[in-house]
Amino acid sequence: MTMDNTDFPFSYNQPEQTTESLKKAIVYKLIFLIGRSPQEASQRDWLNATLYAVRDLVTEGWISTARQSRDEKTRRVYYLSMEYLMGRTLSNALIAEGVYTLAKDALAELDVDLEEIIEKEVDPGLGNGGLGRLAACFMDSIATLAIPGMGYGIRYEYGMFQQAIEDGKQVEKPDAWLEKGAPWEFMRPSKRFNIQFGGHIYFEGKKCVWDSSEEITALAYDQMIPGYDNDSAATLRLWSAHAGDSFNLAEFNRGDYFRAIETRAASENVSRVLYPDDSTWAGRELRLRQEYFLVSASLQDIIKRHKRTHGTVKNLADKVAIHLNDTHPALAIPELMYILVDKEGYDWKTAWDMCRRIFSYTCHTLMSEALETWPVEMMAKNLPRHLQIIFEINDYFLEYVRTYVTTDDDFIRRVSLIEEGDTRKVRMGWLSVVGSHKVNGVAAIHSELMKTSTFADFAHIYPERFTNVTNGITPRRWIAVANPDLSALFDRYIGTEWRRDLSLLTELKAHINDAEVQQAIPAIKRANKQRLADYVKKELGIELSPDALFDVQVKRIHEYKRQILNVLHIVARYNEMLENPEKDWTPRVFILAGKAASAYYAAKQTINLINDVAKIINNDERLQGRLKVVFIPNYSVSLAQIIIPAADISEQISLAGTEASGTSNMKFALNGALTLGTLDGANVEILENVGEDNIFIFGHTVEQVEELRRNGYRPYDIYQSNEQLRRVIDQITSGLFSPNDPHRYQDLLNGLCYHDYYQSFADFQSYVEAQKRVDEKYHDQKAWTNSALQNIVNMSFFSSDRTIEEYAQKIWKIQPLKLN
Ligand code: 26V
Repeated sequence: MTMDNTDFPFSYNQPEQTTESLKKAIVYKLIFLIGRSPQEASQRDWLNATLYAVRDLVTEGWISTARQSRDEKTRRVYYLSMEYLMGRTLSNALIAEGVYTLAKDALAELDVDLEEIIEKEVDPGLGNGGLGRLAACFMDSIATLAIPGMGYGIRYEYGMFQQAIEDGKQVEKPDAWLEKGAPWEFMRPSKRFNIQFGGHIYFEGKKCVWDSSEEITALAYDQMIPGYDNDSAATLRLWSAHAGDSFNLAEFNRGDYFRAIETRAASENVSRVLYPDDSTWAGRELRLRQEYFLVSASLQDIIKRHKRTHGTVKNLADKVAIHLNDTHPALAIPELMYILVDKEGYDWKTAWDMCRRIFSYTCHTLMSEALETWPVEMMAKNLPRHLQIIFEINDYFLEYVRTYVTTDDDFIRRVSLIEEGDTRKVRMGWLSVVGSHKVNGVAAIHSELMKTSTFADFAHIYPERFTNVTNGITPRRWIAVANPDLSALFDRYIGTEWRRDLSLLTELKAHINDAEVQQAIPAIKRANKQRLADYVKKELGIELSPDALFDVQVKRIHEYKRQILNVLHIVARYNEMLENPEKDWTPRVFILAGKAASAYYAAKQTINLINDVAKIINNDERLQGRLKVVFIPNYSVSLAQIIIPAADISEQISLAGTEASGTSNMKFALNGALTLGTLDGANVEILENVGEDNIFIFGHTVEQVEELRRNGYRPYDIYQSNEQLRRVIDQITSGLFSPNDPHRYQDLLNGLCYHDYYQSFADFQSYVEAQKRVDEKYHDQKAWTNSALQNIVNMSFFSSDRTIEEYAQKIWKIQPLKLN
């Protein structure tokens, strides 16, 4: 890496690293940055010293990439997301920089174990689940492909709550992740913007003026996202709220010192905590303020950067693409109108045309409960000018619809950005579609369903606007970091470039029948299972055999994801095993993990039931250890890295039509697990890629689900006619698994027997049969290994590099940088 410092009288080029130089760098950081001697240093001190040393290796490339993109005046993309689940930094950065072994050796000479300190790093939970982790995979691919662009988000002081299990129940604990220090970030004291709230608007002639009543400062913290082996890095800029510098002067002057300090603290609430509820939509004012905080800070920054490079905003739409990760940052649309019209003096039509060339939007869910709408009144109170702009956008849009599409009042009412009713609401999904030039779903089936359900009217108005970009995952974190043994196997057969180009996996196809590969695949899996078993033993005291089949479902707990269907089958299997104890049962371990939103009663009940069932089964000696159930607390990115490579079966059992894509399904398959899944989300595309002999598909299709709903679905009839299911339900009802509180699951069971909105009963029989097919296949270890291999070698399509290339070409119109 060379840094071109032609206009500066000093040039700094990092020398090639050796064990010795890295050792020196780490000790230097320890002493001079952390202030500890090697003799006194704790594991955390060593970790931080190593992080600082490795951060230095990334920095030059980061600065020079930013500079190159500025010099070349390239078109750039800005990714706006309320959530990022980046995972731990150290091992990923060591691999990206190609110094993992060097660092391991350097630390060993200092008597420090690299793997041990890696485990000490905090895993920032700045997201809920799939959407946040996808944003992290995207940043990794943006960095690796050298796409000129940047991510913007919020630096929440408290991330996703820590989940503890007490007496079988979920307990939430605050996640004060910053308390341990955040050595990877760069604070940017000079990058600060005022964020306005409240007040009123008035007109000066034609010009609208927003006289706000509150100001908060947004302060930038930058994180480098290292590209894989390309001497380049992308930026993730997270905003933190700080009390404004001047707003409390009046109070100070009045001598009201304490009040002034109090209001300072309150205004910083805006970046205090991540909303940990990804299921239901509650119109909470703080959340609205968070969304605006992200949007306003990011847009001010984007405009400032653009002006610095181009000296004008006239060419903004030629040079800038802004992507909305779901509707959460949709206020960016009226915010850009506010900037262009009120600040820059553009006329409405010009500004609106620019907006629509700039924005694009990804929809991540079809659940109507998760679609954001904001009460007009709340928006009027906090963002009066933006509300007014939204009304204007609506008038403009509805005029277009009336002129070119239809005058049907019902249609107009449906597509209006304002939902009428007792409380009028702004529909953020509609705003996002109207303000973007492209709207995409996250898997083929989901993108189709968007056009026929949620956004059907809009697909009629703007058919060319809707498209699909199937999700992907980064092979760096999900193979290179999480599965070093499998990585080594790949390296031996196809070289190391698969980390950058996952299509090279197809070259492994020629070696599938090599004796060494045939033997290595189960051996690697077994070692990964042992690693997980060790973790479970250490954390939960439960003994697991790596010879058992590991059947895994890890994801947020949601009714639509149907963890309950998994439990029903576990109990049915328990019954069968007790009835036929002499049968040659494949030993099974059922592993579940995931967090429930704190107010989501049914999800919390599900966790309780899993733990109650586990307790009875794990202690039933008649099973001779051939059935185990484990709920692993506090699921996170770092736990996923241990759990996923250890799975034989990947449970992807959502009701068809409900899981937009899923991304863990891809991680599992790439790590050689076989999917047991419904025809939902990206499972459909996984089936297409791996072939039907290498996946276990069960359950109703979207069409069958809809037909059942139309014809009046009666779960109680299934309960009555299916003896096996009836027995399971009756056992739970009788308190078999909760003897001290026999009625504990009454509500859950009533919900299933009389409503079962997600049709678990309807798919039960099919699921049980699919599980039988799993047993049979596992008996034939050779066939199993072959299927595992077919999964691995056919996963190229699911690299997030492919996904980001598609976004760059189809949506953002952005070329990668040709790195100097
Ligand atoms: C909704 C809300 C509502 C307001 C409060 C905070 C909050 C946070 C998240 C959400 C929506 C979650 C949407 C989501 O995570 N969707 C998942 O996106 C994945 C990536 O595209 C996809 O693989 C999953 O199928 C989809 O459920």
